[in-house]
Amino acid sequence: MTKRALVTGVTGQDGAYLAKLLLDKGYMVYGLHARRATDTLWRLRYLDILDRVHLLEGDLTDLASTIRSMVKSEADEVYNLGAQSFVATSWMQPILTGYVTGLGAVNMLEAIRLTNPKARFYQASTSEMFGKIQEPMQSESTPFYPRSPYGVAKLYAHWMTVNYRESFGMHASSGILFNHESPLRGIEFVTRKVTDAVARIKLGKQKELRLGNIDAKRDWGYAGDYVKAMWLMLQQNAPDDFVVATGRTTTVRDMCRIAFERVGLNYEQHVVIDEKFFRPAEVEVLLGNPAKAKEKLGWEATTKLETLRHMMVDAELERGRREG
Ligand code: NAP
Ligand code: G4F
Repeated sequence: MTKRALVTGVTGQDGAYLAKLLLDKGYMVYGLHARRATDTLWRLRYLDILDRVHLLEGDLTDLASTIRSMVKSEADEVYNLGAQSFVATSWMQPILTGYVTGLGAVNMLEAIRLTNPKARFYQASTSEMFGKIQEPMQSESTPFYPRSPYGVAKLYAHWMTVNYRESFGMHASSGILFNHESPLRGIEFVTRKVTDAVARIKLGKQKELRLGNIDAKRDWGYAGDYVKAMWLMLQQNAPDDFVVATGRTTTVRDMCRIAFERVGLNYEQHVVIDEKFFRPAEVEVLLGNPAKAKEKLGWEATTKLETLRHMMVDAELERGRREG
C-alpha cells in the first residue's frame, strides 16, 4: 500500500528536500502550506516536485488547520518542520515564535491524537536547545540551556513530543538536528548570506559583506543528508530522540574563508564586522555527538563542510549569472 506523509514547513529548506526523498520512495506527499502574499514555492520548483506535492492550505497556529490536514491527508507519517526558524527574529517576535514554533507542534500532536493516534510523528528539534552548552560535545543526555526565544519555544515543543509519547503511547520522535545547510537555505542564515555575497562580489555586484560574531562555532552539515535521518527515525519500531550532527565544529570565520577561497578571494578584504548582527545572547559553540544515530539508525553525515561550501558557492554563481 502507498504510504502517506504529511510535511509541515514543506516550502522550507528541509521540507523541500524531505518531500523529494519521500516522493522518490513512493510516498504520497501532502504539505501544509501557509498562505503568503509572496511566492514561497520556489524550492519545490527548484527540485522539480511542485506538481507532485499535494498542498493543503493551513497554518500551524490554527488547530482546525492541523486537524483538517490530518483528515485530508490520512497520513501515516507526520513530519513537523514548520516553524519561525530564524533565531535572530525570535527576539523581535518572541510571542509569534512561541505560537508557531512551540504551540504549533502541540496543535499537530493534538490533531494526530484526535484523528489517528497511530500515525508516526517527527518533531524538528534543534541544537539551539543546548544553547549555553553544558558539555563540550552534546548528545541526547546533555542538559539543555536555550539562549533565545526560539530555543525556548523549541524546547517546549521537544518536551511536549516526549510527553505525548509517554502519556499516550504515540510514536513520536524528536530529531535534535545541528545546523544543516544547502543551496536552498534561506538567505538570512549566515552560510547562505556568505555564499550569496561571495558570488555577488565575484560578479562585481557587491563590494563588502557585513557580519556579526564570526568567532561563533557551529557543527554544519548538508540538509540533503539530514532529511534521511528524519525518515529513518520514523521507520524504527520504537520512537526515540536522536542527535543528528557531523561531529566537527568550525568558526563562522573559517566557513567564510572556505567560501571566498572557492572563487580565489580573501575574505579579510571584504568582511566588515557590524554590531547590528550581534545577538542579545549568543550560542558560542555547538558540537554534536552523532554516535546514537550511527549505531541505531545506521545514519552518518556524508558531506564534508568544504564540499558543502563549494556546492553552495557554485549554485550561487549559477543563479547570479542566470539573473544577469
Ligand atoms: P525554514 O527554511 O525556515 O522553513 C520553515 C517552514 O515553516 C517554511 O515552510 C515556512 O513556511 C513554515 N512556516 C512558518 N510559519 C508557519 C506557520 N505559522 N504555519 C505553517 N508553516 C509555517 O526552516 P528549515 O531550515 O527548513 O528547518 C526545518 C525545521 O527544522 C524548522 O522547524 C527548524 O526550526 C528546524 N531546524 C532547522 C535546522 C537547520 O539548521 N536548518 C536545525 C535544527 C532544527 P513559509 O515558507 O510560508 O514561510
Ligand atoms: O546561520 P545562523 O543564523 O544560524 P543559527 O542561529 O545557528 O540557527 C540555525 O541553526 C539552528 C540549529 O543549531 C536551527 F535550529 C535554527 O532554526 C537555524 O537554522 O547563525 C549561525 C551563527 C550565529 O552564531 C550567528 O551569531 O552565525 C553567527 N553570525 C555572524 N554573523 C551570523 C551573522 N548569523 C546571521 N544569520 N547573520 C550574520 O550576519
